[in-house]
Amino acid sequence: MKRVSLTQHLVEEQRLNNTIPAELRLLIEVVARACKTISHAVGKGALGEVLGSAETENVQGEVQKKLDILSNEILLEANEWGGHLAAMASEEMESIHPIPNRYPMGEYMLLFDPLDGSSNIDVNVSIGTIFSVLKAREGMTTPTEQDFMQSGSRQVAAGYAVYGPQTMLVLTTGNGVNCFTLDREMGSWVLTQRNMMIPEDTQEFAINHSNSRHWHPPVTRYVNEMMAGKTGVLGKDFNMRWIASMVADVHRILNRGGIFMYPADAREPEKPGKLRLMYEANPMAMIVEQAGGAATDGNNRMLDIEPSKLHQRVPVFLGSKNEVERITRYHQE
Ligand code: AHM
Ligand code: MG
Repeated sequence: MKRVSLTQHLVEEQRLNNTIPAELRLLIEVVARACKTISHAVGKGALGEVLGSAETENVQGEVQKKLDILSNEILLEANEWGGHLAAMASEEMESIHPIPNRYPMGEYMLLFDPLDGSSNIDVNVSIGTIFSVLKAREGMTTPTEQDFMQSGSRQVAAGYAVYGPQTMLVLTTGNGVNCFTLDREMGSWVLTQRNMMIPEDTQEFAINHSNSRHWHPPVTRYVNEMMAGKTGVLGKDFNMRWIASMVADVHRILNRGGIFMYPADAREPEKPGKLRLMYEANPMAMIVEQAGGAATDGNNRMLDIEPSKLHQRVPVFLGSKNEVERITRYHQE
């Protein structure tokens, strides 16, 4: 089999479709390199003394793990000096991180969740990095949080790395979804799946069922229908999976279909759901749509939502198209 590296893929993609100018290619390669470093740290675990809590809290009031902080630093350092970025933002930082004055400023803005699935870090279950790339508005000199307030449909690239039995990078630049596997011996990303497509129908769903007593009626109705299986109105049996790492759940869905849900519920109305729009829901929504799936917040297409805050939360329904359309319809009925 002829091996296609990430760089070769990006260069060829630019030649064919003109979607990856040199600066964007540099950005993607730098992020991919940072993910390699994170993968290495994750793989060392206790041997690298990276497990456990850092005993600090992030802006969302969540206790940070040592690996959350380390991964954030790795991404910041890797992306500062290349001249491709104007600013960065992260789940682990309260405010945006403009590129320091000593470096040239580029036209892209990078958002990331450096290590998603924090509750799985210390138990050797798959975790990942999620990232989203926006373009700075023309003439921007000093980036502010306001410059990041763009809908997901304006992302020019999105991706995630999953640190599992294999380390993989899943990437879209708006022209389909491709997957690269890290060759650990060679230290290179090799294209292993082209044009990933999510089946439109599915018999698998992912939701944290322990929250069911707080759910709103459309979610309760939908999950009950799936649980009723063959004897219910849907007329088929469903299987349930919940890894508690969005990257790993989405990766399964990209490969064999399914619906992933993290709904808003009755608990904290001002904080709808758990996941964050800008660096979790939007990049995943772009990937899922590019693979033929759908993503909504229950009512609206995820990528059409106009953000108002960097760390805003959003209900998430994504995956196989027909099921996402069904739960969205239930919200509207
Ligand atoms: P994190 O960014 O703090 O890791 O939280 C996001 C994660 C998702 O990866 C996952 O889908 C969800 O939280 C799991 O939530 P729960 O703990 O309710 O199962
Ligand atoms: Mg996260």
